[in-house]
Amino acid sequence: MINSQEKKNKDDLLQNIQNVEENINAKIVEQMNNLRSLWQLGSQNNSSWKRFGSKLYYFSQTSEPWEKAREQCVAMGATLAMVKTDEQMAFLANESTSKHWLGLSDIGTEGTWKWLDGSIPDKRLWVPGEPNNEGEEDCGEIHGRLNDIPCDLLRPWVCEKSIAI
Ligand SMILES: [Ca+2]
Ligand SMILES: [Ca+2]
Repeated sequence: MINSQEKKNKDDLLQNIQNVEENINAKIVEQMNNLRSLWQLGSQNNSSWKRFGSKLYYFSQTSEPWEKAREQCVAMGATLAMVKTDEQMAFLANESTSKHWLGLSDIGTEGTWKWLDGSIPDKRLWVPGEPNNEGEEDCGEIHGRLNDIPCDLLRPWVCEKSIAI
């Protein structure tokens, strides 16, 4: 009688252990899947958007004329990048291994350069001697610092968007 009760207790205990093991295994699989999703999301973000300060920057892999590049940024819920500080300029110059379009033009009035938000670029941010409008240059690129070039040239571009908090 005692033996059979002991056996039943032992069987119940084994069953409990097995249930706990199965629960743990299920939780581990669930957490591994969560980690995999987070890692995939993280690597996607890292490959396309780079954070600097309160902004995210996207460096395109393809080249377009300025207007098309501007539209591409808008389509991503962003804008062609605007450089307001020396720190932003240093970051973008370092990250953009080739010349990239920025959200800068004098399309509205020849010689009056504006960022897409209507603000005037800091004079110190231009490459010395630029903007020179040599052969009608109305769009701005980053080439170490700011330079004006014809808007129909093909360039990769930089989009920016503010980090949503
Ligand atoms: Ca011009
Ligand atoms: Ca120029």
